[in-house]
Amino acid sequence: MTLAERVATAVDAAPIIDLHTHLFAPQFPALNLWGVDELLTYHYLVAEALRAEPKVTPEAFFALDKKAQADLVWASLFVRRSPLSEATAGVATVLAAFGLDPAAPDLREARAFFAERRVEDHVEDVLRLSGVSALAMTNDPTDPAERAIWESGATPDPRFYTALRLDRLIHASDLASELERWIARMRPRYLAISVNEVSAPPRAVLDACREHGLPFAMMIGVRRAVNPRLGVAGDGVSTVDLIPLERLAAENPDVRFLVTTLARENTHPLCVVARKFANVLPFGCWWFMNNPSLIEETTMMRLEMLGPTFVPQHSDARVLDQLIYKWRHSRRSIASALTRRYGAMPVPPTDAQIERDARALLGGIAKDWLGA
Ligand code: RAT
Ligand code: ZN
Repeated sequence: MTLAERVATAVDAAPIIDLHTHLFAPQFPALNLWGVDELLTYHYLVAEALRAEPKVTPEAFFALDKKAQADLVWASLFVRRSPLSEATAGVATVLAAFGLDPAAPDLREARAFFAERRVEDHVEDVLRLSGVSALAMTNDPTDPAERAIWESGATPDPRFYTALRLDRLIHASDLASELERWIARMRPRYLAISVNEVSAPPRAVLDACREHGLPFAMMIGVRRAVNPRLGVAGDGVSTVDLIPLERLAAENPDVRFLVTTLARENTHPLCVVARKFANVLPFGCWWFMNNPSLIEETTMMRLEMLGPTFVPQHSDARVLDQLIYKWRHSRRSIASALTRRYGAMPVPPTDAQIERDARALLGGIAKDWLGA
């Protein structure tokens, strides 16, 4: 076997802990999204379809029901054009993985396939096909639908870790007690927030992290609603000053920070911050960075600057089936970056070394940080 084949084999076999998704355990039935109509109405594809069809206004698109939206996206991005973008290529990968035709003229066959699946079997099959052993949800108790499920006493499948999202909860008037309440109820693996600029979080957040030994995840560089007509598809990006992150890490050496940045230009400064502060863990290629070429470039950079002490990827999946493509595609990019770095070593690595590194990068480091 060539070095590239040995690395690909190890990366494919390594169990994944997916540090950030928007998926829900089957115990949250109304929130657990799967199937072809959900895949095609993913907001990444909505943005692409509305760009390709300028005559369809966002208002007209969102007035359609989900099936009609999915039909429109299919016709626009898969029938009249080739699925060359990463989000469209991903749908093609998923359909092919289930033996469905990614070049079908319509969605009839795919809809019939998903209609016959039992959700319990589907969850098992998707986790197996994607090689994911555990994944973190995004849990927001300010969302009325989610809150109602928690209050009804549901406990999620243990492979679905909870992560308490603070984007909205952070504005609670009694934040400290809201945090205590939801940490007790959800038992999260970490607290998380997405931000435009970095600033110190409220004291109550850092206190809760210290008290419960939980990492604080910061997802940095999103500019919400730059085109509000597109709904969740309307967010943008900006490059961000990371000096406040250095300060935060320096002033709170007893808090661990999971950090991902949205702008490509922030990848390098984040590596430098992480070299200075062992309590900062760069993770994933977030959203607009979740493209094969950028994952390979980012993983190379992180390997060169940090060695195997980071988490190369998370899926950000919103639809269960997306785990299959997000991880198949990411594994290829990660394997390719690793192969290039091994190729720079004067003595080729053994299979045991490759396996050790692949297991650490795909799941081991996340597991240590989440105390799993
Ligand atoms: O990648 C996405 O789906 C985005 O819409 C966001 O959810 C982002 O990942 C986030 O967690 O805020
Ligand atoms: Zn996300």
